[in-house]
Amino acid sequence: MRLGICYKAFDTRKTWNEAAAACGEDGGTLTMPRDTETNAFLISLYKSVSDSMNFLFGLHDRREEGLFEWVDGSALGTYNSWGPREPNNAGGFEDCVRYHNDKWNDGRCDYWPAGFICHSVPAQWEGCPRPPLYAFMNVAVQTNPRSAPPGAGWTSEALCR
Ligand SMILES: [Ca+2]
Ligand SMILES: [Ca+2]
Repeated sequence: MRLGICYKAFDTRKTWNEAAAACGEDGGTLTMPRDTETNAFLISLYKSVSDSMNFLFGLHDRREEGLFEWVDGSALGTYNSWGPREPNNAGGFEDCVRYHNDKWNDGRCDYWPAGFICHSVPAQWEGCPRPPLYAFMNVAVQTNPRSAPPGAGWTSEALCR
């Protein structure tokens, strides 16, 4: 858990749509690294799972080419961690973003399956005072918060000690 959000990196290779569905089944969404700290945390998280795979996350420009948005519908904003010459929309088909060599790279949504990272907002705030959750998160509150607690194996990083 980091900033009240639970994260999990999966080393099962999936397309972006399959990965998004898998996160949903687990009560979460593809994760949204909106700042340097979260981005660094996610990199260390997936490296603990695999050092060689790419990992998909919840950023895409499928609605409008070149206009990247998060899976919750919000705009990319000012923070990013694109690799050199990315996003390049190679071949005109790259709309789904992944970690590649620890940097962001737009890749094809339907090909090039990869690992993926989900996050889930726990229904209960455990061990901390309970302000509105969004105050602790750099991620917009899901419009339809899932009530299912994250299952076993979710990585935690304590915010309140
Ligand atoms: Ca694109
Ligand atoms: Ca690319």
